[in-house]
Amino acid sequence: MLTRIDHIGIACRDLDKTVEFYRSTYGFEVFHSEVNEEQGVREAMLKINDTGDGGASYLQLLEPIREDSPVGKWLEKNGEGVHHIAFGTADVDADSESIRAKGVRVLYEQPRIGSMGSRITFLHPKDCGGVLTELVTSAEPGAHEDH
Ligand code: MC0
Repeated sequence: MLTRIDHIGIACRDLDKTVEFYRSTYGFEVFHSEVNEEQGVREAMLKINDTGDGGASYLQLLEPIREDSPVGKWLEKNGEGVHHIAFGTADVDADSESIRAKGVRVLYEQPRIGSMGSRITFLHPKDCGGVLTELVTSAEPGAHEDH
């Protein structure tokens, strides 16, 4: 069951500059940052609020580390802006299977590793009204504590 907005992914060309915009304009601080080589991004997670199911909601700022990565290709075509939305679930495996059974393309056979040790998969934007949609199961509390 999808229980929250886990994050909104925002594509940017300059991560440090974008972090500074969100800090100086809204007062949001970086909760966590990392490079995800597989996904081809350098990212910063800004925590907006905790949620009742033990998870949280974030803004995820994404700078491509390769031009041919999904975010790099998307930036080239669309410029900076909202890249994807992500729903939180306690069971990404079960939810991706039930969504796949409804005819929506799930991009990964098995969930991969996302931000802060989470397990993630994506739904094809062409099957979701033009919205790239991610499903996320957070790591167990305490499994990732480098912030
Ligand atoms: C591409 N398309 C999008 C889109 N990206 N539509 C809406 N939102 C997006 N973000 C559209 C293109 O405009 C194009 O439409 C069509 O999909 C094919 O896109 P393409 O770039 O030409 O080619 P593909 O097929 O190679 O790539 C699209 C696909 C890819 C969605 C499969 O971007 C992908 O695998 N995305 C999932 C992984 C990802 O995005 N990772 C970065 C975030 P037209 O009409 O021109 O045909 S990593 C992340 O978020 C992690 C770290 C985390 O949360 O923890």
